[in-house]
Amino acid sequence: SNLEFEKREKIHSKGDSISEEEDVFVNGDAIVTSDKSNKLTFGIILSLKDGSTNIGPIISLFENFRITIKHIETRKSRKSDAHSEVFLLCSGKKDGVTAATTNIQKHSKVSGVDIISESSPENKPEIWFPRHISELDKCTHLISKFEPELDLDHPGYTDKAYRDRRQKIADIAFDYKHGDPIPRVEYTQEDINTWGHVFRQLKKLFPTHACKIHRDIFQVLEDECGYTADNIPQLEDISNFLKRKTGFQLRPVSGLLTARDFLASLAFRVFQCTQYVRHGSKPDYTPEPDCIHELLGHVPMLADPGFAQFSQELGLNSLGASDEDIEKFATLYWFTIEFGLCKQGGQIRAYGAAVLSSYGELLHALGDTPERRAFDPVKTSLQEYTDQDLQPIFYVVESFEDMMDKMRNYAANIRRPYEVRYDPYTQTVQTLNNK
Ligand code: HBI
Ligand code: NLE
Ligand code: FE
Repeated sequence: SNLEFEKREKIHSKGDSISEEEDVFVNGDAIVTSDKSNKLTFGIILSLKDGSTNIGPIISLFENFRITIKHIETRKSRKSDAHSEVFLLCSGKKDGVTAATTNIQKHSKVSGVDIISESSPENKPEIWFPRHISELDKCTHLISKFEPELDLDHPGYTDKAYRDRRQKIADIAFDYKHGDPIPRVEYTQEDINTWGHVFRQLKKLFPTHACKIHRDIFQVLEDECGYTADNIPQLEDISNFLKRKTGFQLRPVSGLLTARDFLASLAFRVFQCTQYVRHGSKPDYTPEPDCIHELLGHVPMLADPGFAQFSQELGLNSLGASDEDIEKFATLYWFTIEFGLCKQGGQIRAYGAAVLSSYGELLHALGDTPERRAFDPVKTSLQEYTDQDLQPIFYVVESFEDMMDKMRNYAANIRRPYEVRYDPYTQTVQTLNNK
């Protein structure tokens, strides 16, 4: 289930390790966790004077005040009176914290103590989120799921060459920074064959199964962007195409991100896009996103101005939202952008990317087996779903205008501490206080 999905998540820490970048400590999603007891969770930065490399005795001072250290990092200091800085993520009772910090301040090797954040049940700090498009470089928390290296059921698990290829492509995403061109991938013949098989199969179904937006833009992609059965388009080229159409751009990602990070990028009209190709042994359905899914499913829809707007608004609504609301927005994303069906000329058509990129799912979705219900955000946002297999339930929208109206109405009723606005000139999110 979806809950299990969140619980099993494991944060990859690549790129988050000790470095001299000034923002290392600020990306404190761990800092917002609050304990159920009366303990505070807080981050603390100790500035240490020249040559104090032995931090053990200083750290042990915390233990005297019954403060638990959950995480520790060190870096060189940029301050003139300090040599290095130690970041500690701690947990302890309020009086203990006060006592410990005054005590540590007096230590001869400590030149400064900053408490940078604290939380408690009654003092919930605001949840960090990116304010500028470049801060998406910090929204890279992966969940390890469907990975060929780790998942015994993955069709690529026993295929070493495939896993090596995926690792290389994953490294592109790990190294990527906002503003970089997306490095091109030289796909193998095997990858191209897989793409070709899916491309041909789906092309046969699109005229009768895909919504009008998808059909129209797919034609443009064939005419102008090298969408053919024997060519896998490069993300950089498609990103440039999308920029011209709707201002959306692609950013390479190595796999599934947390729902929070994934949705946040949409607020900036950035779509996190995988670059590897699914394993050739199961071309007609895969539970994981791959570039076939992104290119055949998402890209045509993101090139439509109305759909781009819908996607961005979902992203904006997710910024700073509570974990419960993130879960609901992720579910709404699932039943619209991934698996949505719509009515068109008295018929039901697919507009969801995961339906449009899977021959198996597309036949299934419009066939007799699944249940189809009317889209209603309050109910749909609570619907459980499987991400391992064909969907038993789909939600149908009357029209895209109706979907947009319903979604705006839903979002307007969510409690949040501020309004968010996107300024496209500066690619910045601005907040207006509601209090
Ligand atoms: N990450 N790369 C990637 N692609 C997705 O489609 C995706 C994701 N993370 C989360 C996620 N989808 C779902 O939770 C959505 O419902 C938000
Ligand atoms: N099941 C889809 C496909 O096979 O193309 C991918 C789903 C990604 C969420
Ligand atoms: Fe997708």
